[in-house]
Amino acid sequence: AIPRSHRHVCPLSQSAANMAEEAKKLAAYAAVDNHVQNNQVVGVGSGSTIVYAVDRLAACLFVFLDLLVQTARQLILKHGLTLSDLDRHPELDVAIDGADEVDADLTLIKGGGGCLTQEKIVAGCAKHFVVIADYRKNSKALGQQWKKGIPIEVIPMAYVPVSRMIARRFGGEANLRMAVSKAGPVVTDNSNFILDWKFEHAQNWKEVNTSIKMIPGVVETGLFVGMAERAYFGMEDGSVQVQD
Ligand code: ABF
Repeated sequence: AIPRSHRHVCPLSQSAANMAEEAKKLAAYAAVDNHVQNNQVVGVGSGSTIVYAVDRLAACLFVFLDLLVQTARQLILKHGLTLSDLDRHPELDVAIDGADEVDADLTLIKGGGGCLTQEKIVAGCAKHFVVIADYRKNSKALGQQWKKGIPIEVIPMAYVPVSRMIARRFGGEANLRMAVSKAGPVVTDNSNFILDWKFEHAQNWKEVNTSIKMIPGVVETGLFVGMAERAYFGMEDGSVQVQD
């Protein structure tokens, strides 16, 4: 159950942006309070929502953290928490992370920030994987909320053939993600490129994920199928919605 103290209502005068930030915080605090215990090894990912989870962890001063993603690493250090890695802690008690979209089956699109491979590794090493997000990420079916497509990390030399194969086999188009400056492609933490696959219709995501991963040159997909056991959504009215 969500602690009563997390059920406060946002003032009506708040802007939509502030409302979303408050919703992220509500979700993050609820996840930490309900899933993290003293001296556990906790994996965290990247994004803006996870910042609130790290804040909550720091306030409680009771966990060791284990993560790979650079932005989260800096946060951990800033908060004076113990930083570890998968060499020392290959099994995590819990992983907490944001998402770009969460459907009714807890299938996720992740990787809008480009960190999908490391985030999937961390989630896969955790006994429990919990998602935190604001109300805008809550979706009945993938693609209804997140319009940028499913990120797919690829070995740079393979991005053209992989893009063509995905379009031919599954429809839609898979475009190389460019840096905001347009100076060149986005390069991931693993020195790879990202294709954003704009699919045309709902599919069997488990099968699609497996099939795409079999294409030579694909490193990982931003489809997280059957990994999350619970999602916490901070809502516009100040409540927290839990989805199992
Ligand atoms: C990470 O951060 C990514 O997988 C996802 O793309 C993004 C979500 O960002 P935010 O928390 O800012 O919405 O979790």
